[in-house]
Amino acid sequence: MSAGHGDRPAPPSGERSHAIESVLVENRTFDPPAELSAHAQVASLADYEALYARAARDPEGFWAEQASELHWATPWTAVMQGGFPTRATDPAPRWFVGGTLNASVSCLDRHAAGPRANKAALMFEGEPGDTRVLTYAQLHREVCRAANALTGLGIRAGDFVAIYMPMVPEAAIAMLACARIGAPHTVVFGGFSSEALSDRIKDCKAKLVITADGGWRRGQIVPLKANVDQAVAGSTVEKVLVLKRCANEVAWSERDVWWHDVVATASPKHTPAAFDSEHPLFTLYTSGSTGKPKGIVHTTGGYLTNAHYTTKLVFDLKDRDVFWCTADIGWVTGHSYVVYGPLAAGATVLLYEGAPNQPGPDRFWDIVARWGVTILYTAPTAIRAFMRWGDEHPAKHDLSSLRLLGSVGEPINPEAWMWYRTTIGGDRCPIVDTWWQTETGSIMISPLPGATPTKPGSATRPLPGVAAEIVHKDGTVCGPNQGGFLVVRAPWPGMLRTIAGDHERFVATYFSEVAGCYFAGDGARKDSDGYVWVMGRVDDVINVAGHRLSTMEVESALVSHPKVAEAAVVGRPDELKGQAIVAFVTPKLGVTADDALATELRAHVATQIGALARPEEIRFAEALPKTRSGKIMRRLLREVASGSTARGDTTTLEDQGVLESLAQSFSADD
Ligand code: 7RM
Repeated sequence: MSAGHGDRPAPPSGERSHAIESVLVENRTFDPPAELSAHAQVASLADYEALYARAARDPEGFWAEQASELHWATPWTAVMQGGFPTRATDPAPRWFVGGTLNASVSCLDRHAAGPRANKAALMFEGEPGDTRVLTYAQLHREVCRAANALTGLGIRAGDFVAIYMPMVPEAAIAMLACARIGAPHTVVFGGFSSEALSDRIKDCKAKLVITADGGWRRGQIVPLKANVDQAVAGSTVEKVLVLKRCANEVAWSERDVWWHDVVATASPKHTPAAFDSEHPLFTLYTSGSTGKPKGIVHTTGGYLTNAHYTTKLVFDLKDRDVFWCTADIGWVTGHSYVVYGPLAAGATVLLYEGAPNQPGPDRFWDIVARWGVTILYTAPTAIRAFMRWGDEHPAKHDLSSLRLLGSVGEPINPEAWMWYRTTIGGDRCPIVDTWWQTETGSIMISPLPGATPTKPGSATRPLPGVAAEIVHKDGTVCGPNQGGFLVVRAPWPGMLRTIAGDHERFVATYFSEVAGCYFAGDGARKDSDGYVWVMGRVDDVINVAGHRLSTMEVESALVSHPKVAEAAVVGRPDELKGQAIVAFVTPKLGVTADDALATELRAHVATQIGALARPEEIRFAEALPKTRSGKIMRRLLREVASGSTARGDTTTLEDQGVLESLAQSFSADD
């Protein structure tokens, strides 16, 4: 760091172009506030560096220390076994080998048995305005009831349970109840369609689905139960457990069971079994560069150690905090920072069911003020929407309870970062821009709020214990500001262990691109201060409003339509969503390519995957540009989709030039 400049006065605004302004903002640094550093767990850059060096010198000792903050039934005999796989049959590294634990005990029992028993664990607000608070003692009892009910429904350790729920306390209760009986869960985002749900249920062979009659979204009821009814037909599912949330009309069959009939009546006492540290905790599906989402498998001991460690460190968690991570539990961010991390750390978690602009664009700020939220963790796409909606909405509310802000899901452009800091954080709260992935399980690169001076748009430096580096294809480290692949050079406890049902794909996807490294799929550079600037994906994954989608997934959905001959999908920079989906479609002979067809195809994709995958734009083409070997030239299409003017205007960090060249060295696709 070229010595903390502290807060320099804002550059005078003038005729300067957006691009220049952006560079000036990127070069500013913001020191941690002294009051925060004074009580922080890591209180200076020197302390961070010492901790990083310590972890690098003795990773096993360092991670053992973090793991010992959980409740273990049997201690481990080896901290780590194995290393990154090199051959298709090599297993992933194993952590805390021989140790046994129950994740729900670390999240609940130990708090319910101590001074946090009557501390709020979950504070819930539904979209219609209904509220509920559950203390650790109460949440513990509810999870015990649910665990007993699941056992009563025939679920045993190792059976898969799909969860398709709105953001209500029962969603967290369902996850923790599964963890308690050793039944791995697979949470499917409520915005996914019944087809997408069905694929995931089939892939993991779920025995039970936990859902609700509906969930509230922008004043409407999302018909969750109806989607489940379609999805379970012809599947392995034996029972469907249904929470009454919206009291909407639902179809009922023999396999359906009401939550209030079996959970509310079950015993609140449950003696938990301990599971092997490597016992799977959950599988979460995420998009890769093929048409089929990957089931990312996480284990109990390693994942929970990592989630707990990062929650405490990155958010500098204190017992008085009210922690609000706005992610849905259907995404990994909801797993790690709504449920497992903060509850393992004994935090008070806020849970909000609905949309950020229901009933008005100030809903989030109203919630922050009424509940006294101290830590807010959200996504750049939401921040950009708030910016667009106008400063008058946050201005209506007292946001002085906030002490720390977080960002996750995609690169945050410096303008949005500055707005977040000033308008939401009152120029008082540090921002932690956290880089990580479904595969990494928890945060990997992030500032520590009491220690790391921040630069708008940079995720700054890797956390202690994380050997993240920017390298060339041959594994050599890139020089300052040289674009390269973002890799991790040593195992960490929370890393994924496999792709469900396809270990070969696991090894090929993550460990074959750069020898000896986990390759994340992102391009990045490090500046001369060693700060990481993530530039975006170099594979065929697009990031729409912080949600991962593969171009091939959307293409498969399009070509499944009877009027489509061929389709190619690319992302183009979008001011609000980061990237927007543009589809190039060749209709079948004799089909008229008109607006009606475009509308039909957009709706078709929403039915096949979910509204989040609906293309922003459909362009009809008689033929798609291809290489001589027949591969679609996506690079060309990306250029066409972005248009030459749009590129100059983009305020995202994505450096198209570097990304394109990385993408070429990544695959010979184009
Ligand atoms: C947590 C999550 C992972 C992809 C990842 C990146 C992008 C996430 C940041 C980011 C720049 C960040 N899991 N990404 N966080 N890019 N800065 N702080 O989002 O599996 O759904 O997505 O998201 O491309 O590879 S995820």
